[in-house]
Amino acid sequence: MFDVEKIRSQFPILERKIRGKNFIYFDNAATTLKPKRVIDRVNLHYAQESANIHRGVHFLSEYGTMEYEKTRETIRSFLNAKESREIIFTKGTTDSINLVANGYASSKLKPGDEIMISTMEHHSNIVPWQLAAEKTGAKIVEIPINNDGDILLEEYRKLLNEKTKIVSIVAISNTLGTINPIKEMITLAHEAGAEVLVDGAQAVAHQKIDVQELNCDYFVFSGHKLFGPTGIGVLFGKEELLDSLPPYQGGGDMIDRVTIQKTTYNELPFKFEAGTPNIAGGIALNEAIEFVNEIGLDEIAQYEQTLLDYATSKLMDIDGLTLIGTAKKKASVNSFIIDGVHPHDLGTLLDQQGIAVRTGHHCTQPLMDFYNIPATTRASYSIYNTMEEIDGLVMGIKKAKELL
Ligand code: C6P
Repeated sequence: MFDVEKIRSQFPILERKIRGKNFIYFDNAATTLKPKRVIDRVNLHYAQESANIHRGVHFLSEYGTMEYEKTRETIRSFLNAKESREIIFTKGTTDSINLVANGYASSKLKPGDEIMISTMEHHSNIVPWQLAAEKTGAKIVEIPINNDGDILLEEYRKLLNEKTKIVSIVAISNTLGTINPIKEMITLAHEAGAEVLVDGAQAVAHQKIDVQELNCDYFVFSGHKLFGPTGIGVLFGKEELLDSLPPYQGGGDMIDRVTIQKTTYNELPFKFEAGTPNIAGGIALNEAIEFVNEIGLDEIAQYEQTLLDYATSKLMDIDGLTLIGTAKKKASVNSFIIDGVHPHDLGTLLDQQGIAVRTGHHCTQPLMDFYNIPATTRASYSIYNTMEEIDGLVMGIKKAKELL
């Protein structure tokens, strides 16, 4: 039974006031709030367990290694990957995509090859591929969308060809909330001989992911959008593909044997994990995933859908408001513009009422160009949000409109 009050009570930050008002947090697509058990786990590590991992024989080093590796196994199970060595710890989604794009640039792409990304990608899933294209002479090909923010599947099918080497596609758009048909897109890409990276930054906290069922080649996400700490993220890759990529960064932990002239590399996953990692973040990510597992992703998705439906109908009643992103399948994001109101001014006035939303291009400038707008206001909902808070947002918008 989904109990929003019980969930709220686990987030200490929800008790605080912002500018003297009850805090209403609708910036969950930027980062989620952290439950107390995650915060406590970070504290416990630094207070009682501080040590480096993978390199000590002393008690705390071995204990830290065990806890960190426990998270890797939890992630394996969370994504239903075959092997825990297919789970690489990174700094986050951006770092994970750069790792793969860099590997493709140095070992897999040649002039004339094609990299496919969609109009709705986050800059993190555009710029690393542009850098790879510049280095290799490969070309970026855009998968088009329609006005609702749905991928044009038939166009996508036509664009795929023997030159397509990789399709890098967002599972859920951070700006539009569109839930993309990634399974179908992966099957089509594989039929054309291309590999697929799924940007799961917005997906992991909202829908069950099974990388074997999806048959994706890579899947990436950030811990901080899943109620976990910042600075820790994940790259899942099929073992044979990760094996075929060169190391991303050089340093400690990723080596087998080093001489002054030559190095042989460690096995997976350590080959891609140079240097001391975010140990506390990695350990605490386990708490975050257990927190999500205990609530259940199906219950989460169902509750968020209720929030989204309620918010969408309330927002559509506001005069002059246009929703940006009206795809048939949507996650809990409402982006909108209002006639005569600049999103930045609206965001500032909402902030004065204790309501946090994001305004701007949301790191999706090509998408803003597509809609021919400079920015939107974005409200993104999570498990601790309530209908009353949505009423508060709607009232806040109406009040702001009167002032502007
Ligand atoms: N989107 C947002 O407010 P990092 O910064 O590496 O944790 O995640 C980057 C990223 C990649 N892909 C998608 C779909 C994303 O939504 C994000 C982060 C935040 O929408 C911050 S810009």
